[in-house]
Amino acid sequence: MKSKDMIPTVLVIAGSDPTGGAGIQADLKTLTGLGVYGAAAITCITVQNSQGVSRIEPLSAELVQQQVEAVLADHLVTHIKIGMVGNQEIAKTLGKTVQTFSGEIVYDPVMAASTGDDLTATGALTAIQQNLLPGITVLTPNIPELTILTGVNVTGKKEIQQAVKMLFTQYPKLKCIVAKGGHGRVQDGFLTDYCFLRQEYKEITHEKLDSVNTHGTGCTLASALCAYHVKTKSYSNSFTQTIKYMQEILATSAQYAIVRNPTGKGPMLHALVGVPENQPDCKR
Ligand code: PXL
Repeated sequence: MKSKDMIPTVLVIAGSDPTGGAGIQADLKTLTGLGVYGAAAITCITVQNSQGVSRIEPLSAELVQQQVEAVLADHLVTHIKIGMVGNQEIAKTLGKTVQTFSGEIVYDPVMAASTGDDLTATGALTAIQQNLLPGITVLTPNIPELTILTGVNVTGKKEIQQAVKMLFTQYPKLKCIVAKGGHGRVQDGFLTDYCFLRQEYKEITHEKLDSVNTHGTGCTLASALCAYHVKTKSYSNSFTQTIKYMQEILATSAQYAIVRNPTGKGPMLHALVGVPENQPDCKR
């Protein structure tokens, strides 16, 4: 089958969250909700709920690699989205894949769960920096992740710009960095997200919505960015649409009780937002 006659696939490589709010489950729900085909290679099984993460079981690097190769051999994978990597062996193996893949690779550098639990094994960070980041085209860090990745103590816009500049210099394949301002300064109830391209820059200031259902926002945002890029081929447009989507899904989900503990961070309700406005045009 010729590529032009095939549906594009986004291959997600990430960890499993049994509550379905974050990780691979959130990625697939987001892609599906936005009308894009999602495949999934699992890096680790986590045991968690809104009370915390009680266990992380990384799969063997070989098993991760076999899942990735099975999908790449069969589908027209135009975008890879990477989330929780798990350990240094997996990071090194994925490093080889990202070096040879010619499409877009969006990496959400997941370091911690929304409960604050650590999701990155000791030693993985160096392997991520040395093996994975050199192949990535799009990075979606939050402020603490920008600090960890660059060593710059990021507190505001000036340090965000400094950290982004360092990353663009260090990693020539990087085209786009979406710096999420969720952990940053809130002014009169508003916060700012940033999208840096090499020659272009955009920031969007929006209301910080009040909700307990914020589990999986990072995964959802990176997957939405991927889905919109499949459709628009523009990161600047995808960024704008993604922020709009996030505001809508956060506001919609805020109204519902999803987990038993009233103060536990519940997931978002992906099924209530999105819905594809256009059908893919490659029929058999
Ligand atoms: O949102 C970060 C994240 C990514 N991947 C998995 C997770 C989480 C947060 O809990 O569980 C598997």
